[in-house]
Amino acid sequence: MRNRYILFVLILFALLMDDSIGQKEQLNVFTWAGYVSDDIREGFEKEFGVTVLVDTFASNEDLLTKLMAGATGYDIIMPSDYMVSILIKQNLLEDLNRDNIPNFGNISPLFLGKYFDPENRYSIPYTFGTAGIAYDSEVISPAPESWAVLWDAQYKNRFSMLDDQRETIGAALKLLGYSLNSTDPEEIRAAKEKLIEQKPLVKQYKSEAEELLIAGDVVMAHCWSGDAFRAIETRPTLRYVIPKEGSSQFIDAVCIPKSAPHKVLAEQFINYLLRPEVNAKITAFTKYGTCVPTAKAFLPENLREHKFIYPPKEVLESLEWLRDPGDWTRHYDRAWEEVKAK
Ligand code: N2P
Repeated sequence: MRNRYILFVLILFALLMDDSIGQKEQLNVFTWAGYVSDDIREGFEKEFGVTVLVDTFASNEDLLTKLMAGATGYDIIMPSDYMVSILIKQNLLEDLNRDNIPNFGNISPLFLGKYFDPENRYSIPYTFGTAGIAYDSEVISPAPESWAVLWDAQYKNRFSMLDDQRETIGAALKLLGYSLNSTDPEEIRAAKEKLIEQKPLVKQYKSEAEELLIAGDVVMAHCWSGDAFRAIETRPTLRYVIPKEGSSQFIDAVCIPKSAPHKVLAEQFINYLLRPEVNAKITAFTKYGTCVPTAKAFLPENLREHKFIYPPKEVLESLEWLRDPGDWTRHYDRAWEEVKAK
């Protein structure tokens, strides 16, 4: 009798642990490091009675490779602008059902109808920012003005570059006075040679530069604005500059892959992100700009109009969007492979 009782308890326990019974629905988010905070995740979990799992990628090309390789299971992904165009072309994105996203109306028109998804059928904006150079003002003085500082041999092994083919080739293209979106094979070749020349000086190619800057592993990093901004909170001697030759600006989007197992839940998550008070948490955490104007009321003063988020007009004018280079992608792919293989 006692044995039967134990057996009964064991079976009951096994049933409760079984995935299919009493399991909460799980939303799988695939995004950039430092992009979805615990309070955003937990707020959604509590309210919707689900689990949110966050996995990260280091570049748009990493995301694309995973999706092309048939990764299923992701409900939410956060590609940047030009990658949204590529994913649309590859037929990898789901049409968003706006009926499930009533907060779409909270988005500023400034961030809608962009070239990569003119009707926002597949994407809503998450954040925006720039790429530039973070540097320790106590070590690097005077303040750098040009991308050339990343080729200065005195900083050998003391700086990192983004592990991101379009951004890093882009920095070299800009240094040489070319467009980030060059389709001239000579220009791309010259940028590649520049990066090969630079490689012995580079401590690390890393997209999560914030960690290196905070740890003091580098005194300078090619990085994105929000990551620099976050690092500066811990290390106040750090500064961020957009070199005079110009740089990239981006909008990172929220999309649902065609293969998403929980499409409606994903739309509910998008709708949740677009609530002003939740959207403010995105900026408070990531230090990138908000696309929801009413979110500003929930932001501390210093984040409402900060120059890292809203660069002055003359800097803005020097920025370019990365675009899908179409067939030229393979030239960028090959150049990057060669740099990394050296
Ligand atoms: C955040 C990375 C920003 C993404 N850590 C740049 N598109």
